Amino acid sequence: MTTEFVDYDALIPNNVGLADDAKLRRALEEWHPGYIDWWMSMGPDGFQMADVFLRTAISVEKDGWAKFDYVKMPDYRWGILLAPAVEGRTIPCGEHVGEPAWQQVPGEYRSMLRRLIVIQGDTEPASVEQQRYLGSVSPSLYDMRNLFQVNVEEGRHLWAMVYLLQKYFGRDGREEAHQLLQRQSGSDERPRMLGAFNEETPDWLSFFMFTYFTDRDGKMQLEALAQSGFDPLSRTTRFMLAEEAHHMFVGYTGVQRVVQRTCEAMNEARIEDPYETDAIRALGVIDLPTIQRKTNLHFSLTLDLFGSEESTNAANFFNAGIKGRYHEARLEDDHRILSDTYPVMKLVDGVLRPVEVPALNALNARLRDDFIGDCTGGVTRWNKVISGAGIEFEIRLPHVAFNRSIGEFSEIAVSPVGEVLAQDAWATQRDSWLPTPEDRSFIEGLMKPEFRRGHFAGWIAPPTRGIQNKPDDFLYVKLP
Ligand code: BYC
Ligand code: FE
Ligand code: FE
Repeated sequence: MTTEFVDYDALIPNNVGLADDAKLRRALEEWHPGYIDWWMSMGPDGFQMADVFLRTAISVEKDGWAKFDYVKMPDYRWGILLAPAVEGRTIPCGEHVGEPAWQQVPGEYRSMLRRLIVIQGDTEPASVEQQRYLGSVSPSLYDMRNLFQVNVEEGRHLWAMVYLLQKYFGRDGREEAHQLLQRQSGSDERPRMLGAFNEETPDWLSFFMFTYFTDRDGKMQLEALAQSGFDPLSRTTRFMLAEEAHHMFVGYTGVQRVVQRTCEAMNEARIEDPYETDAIRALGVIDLPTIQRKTNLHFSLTLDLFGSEESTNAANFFNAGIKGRYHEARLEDDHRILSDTYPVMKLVDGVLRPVEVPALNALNARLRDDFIGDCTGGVTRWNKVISGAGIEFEIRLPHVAFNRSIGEFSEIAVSPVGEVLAQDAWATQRDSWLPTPEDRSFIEGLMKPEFRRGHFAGWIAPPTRGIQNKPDDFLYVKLP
């Protein structure tokens, strides 16, 4: 039984009727200590005893779903929350379109569904692991709080997937839930499942780029899963999306504040040329071409997360009705797309150009295109900051074929503007397109903690407004 009422006093706050489901409660309570062990050993390093001004989800209503208060992270109330049921909901796509949504796992799609849930679940703790050392070099208490907010919510997203596994997949679901705590980002023996989640997030600019681009892949994939005909998955992911918006806000405003500080420092020093790298770096700010290289890296790594452009897996997910398209319900077609085509960028006779392919096979490419569209708004606003400061420079998203490891372009070398290159031409120019070891050590040199209330490191501008409209000098984290 699921209700809109959230039992917040239970050990595991929930609106899934856990109090009345002894078997599930036992399974989750058995998993809980392992989760806390994982959080303590792989979660934010060094700040587990700090009091952090955190948002906790306490309801699934549109207004007032969260409360804000000081919490020690290990005491965070990781809850299991489903968005309200939509009465009479039907399967939105594929061969069962229009049939009532499933409340139980359809047997024929069991392994497919489990795999999607496990992959989704695997990314959540991976990101916490990737970000675990950033707290100690936070540029402010405001930023530290945002980092930890993102981290605890990614922890909750893991809970969300573990709930589905344990409630609906019996013994193998419990085994998968266990494995989610065993794999580790960057591990040689037991890495996380998807490429980008084994990369490092070594500095705060990477963190902002990750939350802008990679959390946005999270948004797109969650939107596609929110269309699932398996209703519990749909309701779980719909509620996760409410939290996701803040993660992307952290990334968008984070990069913007870095850009802003760089432009201010250039103006103060009367430096007009954004390529005067040494002079700009001497000001203690990150030069714009380095920000472009970071953009190139994180954007291309994130594009790999959409899988191959043409995918029979994706076609099967859609046909089965377990993963839809972005905004499936708003699309005006038959939601089966058996005879439609979709243009996919391909290498044809040495040039990159769109080719029409069966739409059903092109769903990964399509979701990736939707993602790229969703990325552009923030980039445009970053550029407004630069042009507003009178500096001639534009941050651009690189071509889809640039620096790819998955799919159509994984074997070819392509420049950020989309020219196909010989390997040696790529090798000579690589360092102007992707972060270099020097970029990395320069940025690392800037990563000094700034823990005084109301203060910010010199390479980043303060936010325009506080969390919950708190004043500039609000104590977002009380260090022990
Ligand atoms: N790395 O048919 P293909 C988030 C594998 S992020 C490694 O092209 P498919 C978050 C693929 O598994 C959102 N392997 O791809 C963000 C397949 O293996 P099998 C996470 C990869 O299956 C920030 C083979 O290659 N959620 O939430 O159509 C912080 C052929 O694959 C990769 C999801 O991804 C890769 N990049 O699509 C925190 C949603 N790409 O089956 C959290 C669930 C592909 O041959 N997942 N492979 O062994 C999916 O929908 C799909 O699994 C994918 C791949 C879109 C990822
Ligand atoms: Fe997440
Ligand atoms: Fe996220």
